[in-house]
Amino acid sequence: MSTTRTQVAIVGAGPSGLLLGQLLHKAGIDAAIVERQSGEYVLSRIRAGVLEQVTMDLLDEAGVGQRMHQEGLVHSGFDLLFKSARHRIDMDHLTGGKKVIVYGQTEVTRDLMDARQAAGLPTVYEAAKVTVHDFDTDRPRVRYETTGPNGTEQHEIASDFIAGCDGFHGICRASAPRSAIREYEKVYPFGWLGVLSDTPPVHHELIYANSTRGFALCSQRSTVRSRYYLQVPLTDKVEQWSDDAFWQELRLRLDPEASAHLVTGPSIEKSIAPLRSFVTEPMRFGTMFLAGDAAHIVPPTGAKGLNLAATDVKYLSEALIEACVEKSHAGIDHYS
Ligand code: RFL
Repeated sequence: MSTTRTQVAIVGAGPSGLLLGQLLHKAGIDAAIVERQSGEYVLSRIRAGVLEQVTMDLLDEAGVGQRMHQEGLVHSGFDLLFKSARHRIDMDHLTGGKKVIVYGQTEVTRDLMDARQAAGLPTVYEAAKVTVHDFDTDRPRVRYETTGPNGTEQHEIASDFIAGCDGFHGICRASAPRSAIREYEKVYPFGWLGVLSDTPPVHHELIYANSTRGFALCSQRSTVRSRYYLQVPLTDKVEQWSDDAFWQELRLRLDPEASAHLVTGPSIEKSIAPLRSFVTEPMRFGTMFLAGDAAHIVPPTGAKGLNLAATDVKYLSEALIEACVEKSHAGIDHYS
């Protein structure tokens, strides 16, 4: 078994893990990331697209905000639609100047990956059988396997801290003792059918639509790529929804003006996500910390998940920097 040593071993190279790695690197702290999927697979996941101010600020602080500012679409409000009338919520005015930016999670991930590669920082992709050990001590370890020319190779990372950034289905939360963890969950009785299409968005900002036929959301990724969602029964299968059926149903849930302006085209991605809210506490188990979807998930309807993950990373990075540099545990003691 090969053993390496680092200050923070990060499990998961999604946005939480990569952003944490970048912020720690900026502070001169050594971190290694272990990810079970390939980099291409991570980049192929179509997910969040609306970044709130906290996420924008953090990406700037991490030194990876340049492309986001060049290519992202700044929105200062959104529309709520009910009873066929649209009502604009002027976020900019109501919050004293805060905005959101439409910039895909894939792009955020790519920017963070590029920055990590440019700095020569280690990320192990396609790591198998990742396990966490001894996080009840001050010498926690992460073990994993890779496949090399001579077959399976075993590795161990010895660290001061483990950051569990491995998403809802990860192993970090699952490795915490059951008696030390409390979980709160609500599973919603409907699904969220999403379509991505290379068509111009129906409106320059987002429309959240309440309709007697079910909820709908008109979102976007760019001026030429749209993301639309429909609330559907959990029993629906994605194969049941042809592109035509999707567009027809979406039109019926919008107001006449939006319905008339809707530009349709072939879907480039179509999926049904079950909707669930889940929170776990605490987010610390000895020297292991959870961040992002590993600790909590919200339905994508609110466009909040990535922004909550970024907020975790903000506090966790500050706490770990304080612990590693100033040898003060005040931040990590308050993180959870
Ligand atoms: P991720 O993105 O799930 O990344 C976790 C990473 O950990 C890896 N992993 C492991 N690695 C090593 N060993 C193991 N045993 C491992 N197990 C797992 C995984 O392969 C993965 O690479 O969690 P992270 O980094 O915390 O990021 C959270 C966000 O991805 C998530 O909150 C958002 O995507 C949620 N979300 C949205 N959030 C928004 O803020 N705005 C949106 O508009 C929005 N839309 C969405 C969404 C999520 C969706 N999903 C998941 C259904 C739309 C959708 C459709």
